[in-house]
Amino acid sequence: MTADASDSPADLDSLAREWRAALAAAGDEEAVEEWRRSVLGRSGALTGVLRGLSALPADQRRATGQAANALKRDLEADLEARQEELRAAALASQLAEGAVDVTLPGRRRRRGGLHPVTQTLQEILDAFTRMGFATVEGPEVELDDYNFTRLRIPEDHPARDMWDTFWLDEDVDGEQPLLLRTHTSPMQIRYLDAHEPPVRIAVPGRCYRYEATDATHEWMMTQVELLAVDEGVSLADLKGTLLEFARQLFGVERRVLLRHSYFPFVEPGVEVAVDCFACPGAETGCAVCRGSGWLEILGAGMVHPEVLAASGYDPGRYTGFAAGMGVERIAMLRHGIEDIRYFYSNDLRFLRQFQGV
Ligand code: YSA
Repeated sequence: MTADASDSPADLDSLAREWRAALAAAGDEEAVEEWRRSVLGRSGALTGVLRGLSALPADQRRATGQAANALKRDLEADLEARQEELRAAALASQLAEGAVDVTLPGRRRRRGGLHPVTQTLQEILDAFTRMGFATVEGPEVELDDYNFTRLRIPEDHPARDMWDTFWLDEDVDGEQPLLLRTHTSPMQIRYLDAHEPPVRIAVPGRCYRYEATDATHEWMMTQVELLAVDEGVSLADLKGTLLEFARQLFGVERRVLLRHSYFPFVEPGVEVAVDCFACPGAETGCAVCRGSGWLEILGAGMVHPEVLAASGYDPGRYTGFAAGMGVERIAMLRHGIEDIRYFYSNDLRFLRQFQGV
């Protein structure tokens, strides 16, 4: 495609044929742009012809000039037409690609479902709502004070070992250590500090423990805290509430055990266990009950008078009960799931079994 001003109008005709063929062969936007640069661009072949006109003898200048200018106009029009052609072809192919074949069978959309732990949590909260407890939530990143100290577990107290803790590097005002709450009990303090009696709340939420996992222990789990404070609240109220809850969740047939336990923030302390579903009795090799025949689902007790007093309640006038239950354990018992680790291993074959339950 070389050309210069000494080309005669006849030479230009033959070059024009070459250029038009090249334009017609340019199959996409990029090739067309390349053609424009090489023919009509600042250093393009035809531009070179026009630039060199002044060097021609006067008798050739006029005819070559007219022919070259006319050719430039024509080629510009050809260029525009080719660009339009390519745009239309691209649009047509896009439309063809996106065309819907209405005769094809429809693709079934898979319905999602609530996670089994969420389903169980909702059932637990429904049961407590029916018994008059309001649902409130609290932070997962907690202060040492609320998670431990105000619950009568001071620094260096051996009871802290019951709750292996994820500590955070950040601190607040350079003083108070922050942690991932190990239980929902800190919400007892937050709520008591901010409210007057009577109190009747259920607090659902995630808790974290730095401990090895096994069939009944996860490093992240869900608890529901229960707190009732008023004049005249007794251990009988706690027992009645927990037994009613167990009846609603597990039915009247299921055996439920209430036994003594220890937590620094209650006096007395109890725990509740439900009979093992995974072995017929107390089988020594059972990973669910470890041969005890029972799976513990919650800790509870009468709120310690010192806990009440520290929040400004008169312990001579007010008493209360509290409980903290493991939602995953309750879901295991309800559905006969033998390993807690299934819940968060993201295996859809496991999770889909709970759709529509
Ligand atoms: C006790 C007295 C009260 O007045 C109020 C609450 C409590 C419970 C106390 N805050 C607590 O966390 N006790 S606990 O360590 O025994 O946990 C309570 C329940 O959470 C357990 O019974 C169990 O069901 C569940 N749980 C505990 N650690 C777990 C777990 N579930 C799964 N994985 C773990 N690692």
